[in-house]
Amino acid sequence: MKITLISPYPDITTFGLRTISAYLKKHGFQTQLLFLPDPHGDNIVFGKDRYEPYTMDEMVEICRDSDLIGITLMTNHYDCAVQITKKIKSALNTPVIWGGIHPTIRPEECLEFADMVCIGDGEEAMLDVANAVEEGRDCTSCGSIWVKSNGTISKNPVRALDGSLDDYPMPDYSFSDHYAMSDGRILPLTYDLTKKFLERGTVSAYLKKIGYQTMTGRGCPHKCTYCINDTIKNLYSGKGYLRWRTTAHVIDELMWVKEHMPYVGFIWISDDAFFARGLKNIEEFCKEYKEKIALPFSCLASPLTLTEEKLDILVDAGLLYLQMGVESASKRIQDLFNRSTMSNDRMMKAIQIINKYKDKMYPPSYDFILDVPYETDEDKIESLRFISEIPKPFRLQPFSLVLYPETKLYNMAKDDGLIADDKRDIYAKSYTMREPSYLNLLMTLSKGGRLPSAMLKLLTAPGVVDVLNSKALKPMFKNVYLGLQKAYRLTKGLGGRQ
Ligand code: B12
Ligand code: SF4
Repeated sequence: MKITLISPYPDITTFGLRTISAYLKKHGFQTQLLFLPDPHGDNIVFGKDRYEPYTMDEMVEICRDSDLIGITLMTNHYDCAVQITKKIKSALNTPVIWGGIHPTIRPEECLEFADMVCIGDGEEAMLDVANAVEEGRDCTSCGSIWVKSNGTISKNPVRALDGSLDDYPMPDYSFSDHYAMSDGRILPLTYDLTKKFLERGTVSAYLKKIGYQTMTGRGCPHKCTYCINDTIKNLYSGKGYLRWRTTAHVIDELMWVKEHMPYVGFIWISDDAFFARGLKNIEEFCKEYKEKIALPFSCLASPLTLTEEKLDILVDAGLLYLQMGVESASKRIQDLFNRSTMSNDRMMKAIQIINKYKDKMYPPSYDFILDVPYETDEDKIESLRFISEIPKPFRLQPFSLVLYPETKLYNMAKDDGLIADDKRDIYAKSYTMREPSYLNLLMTLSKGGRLPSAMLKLLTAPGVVDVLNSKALKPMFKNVYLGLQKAYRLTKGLGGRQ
């Protein structure tokens, strides 16, 4: 019994799919992994095929002897999954199952193409499906799985999250039966090609070291209205959603990485809420980490759970880079985002704590969300004035809001008639597609953290904004913005729309 697992994600980490692969192998199944990074990257093109025909032909050859094919997808990769599935269905008679965040929130839509979808966590569910396919049973009794047959859909409830994350082996980095698309061709994903892919990771490029991305837990205690986490938490009625792997389990994985991937120069911890671990737990983790791993690492923080005690221990253990969501400094938008507990005072306090470690860490990144439909210019100006108060050095990551389906904010905007076409306005929207305007231009100019605070204060002063952000000058700033964007993309060797 052979199972092929396919990922269209932009990098080749795909923690969830690799964990499923390792779990299936642990239970005696043969797996192969196929990474098909969306060739359009952030330049999403609406309703068009993403892959070249010859790439699809090569994919079919690799899948030919498979008994089951699984595909992972986020919302932006919907077109990729559709193209891959259509091609497989036209050439092979193999059942196809979709899993990941998009099938979890929109299972019915996904069943227009896939035979089955997995809702939520997939290790146990996929094992059940693999057993059923091997034994020639149908999958209608597999927990968390929805199956389409003869035009009807059987819907199984989601399994409870009552197991331990330590039950799952480390992600599958076996380098055998792994393939990846590179320049349109599907090649064996060797040790060296893996290295090349990891070099391209965003944080790897910033830190100029090759990062190994992992997750030490799943879930997040917060409930931001633009984020899918709240919806997923409700799927499980809130039970068991925030979970951690034990220190020993994480350290075992990282020791393997140190031994088998010696080029790895830092560990990129991608947990949504690493700082939500308790102080004692962080102390225990850092002690082991320092002793056995001793590589620099990065993680994400939230202003609510970051404390000086935690940060101090983490920096001592090698924390080199931190990313924190500020999102907006307008009280009105913080309320809209359900982040009113993360007030400006609270956020500035967290930023000041981080700034104390400026000599030991890379400049931190603060995320902001732009292009929010309910936001006024005054709200945007509040964020810019807040930025002018942030102590240097820092970087900004301004993201254009994508109203991912089934989030609270999506439902609100949909009810208010602000989303005309989900596929065009959401599936095909990238967070890099910021609206060209004077105020967004100031955000872009602030990205590197080098714009003098006094200058930003001046450019957001009432009289100045009234003129520069006036209707009459809007077309001019639109052109300046687009020109700068084009120049940036040319210098970076990137084509297409941003
Ligand atoms: C790491 C990460 C990334 C990595 C890439 C993924 C990777 N390297 O693995 C990077 C940084 C590249 C990335 C990029 C993006 N990401 Co991202 N990312 C994440 C993050 C933080 C963790 C993903 C992860 O590994 N989770 C842990 C594993 C265990 O969970 P999982 O992947 O969901 O897999 C489980 C189940 O879903 C299921 N499953 C998954 N696949 C399959 C397949 C089969 C066959 C089956 C049966 C089951 C199954 O089983 C798995 C194991 O239990 C999540 C947030 C989160 N907490 O999940 C966001 C998240 C997935 N990302 C998101 C988004 C929006 C993006 C971007 C599109 C935009 C952005 N702002 O970042 C970009 C993509 C840009 C592009 N050019 O395409 C959203 C997706 C929302 C949506 N509706 O699609 C999330 C949920 C963040 C959020 N809270 O909103 N991301
Ligand atoms: S803190 Fe981040 S991961 Fe957690 S709910 Fe908010 S946006 Fe989502």
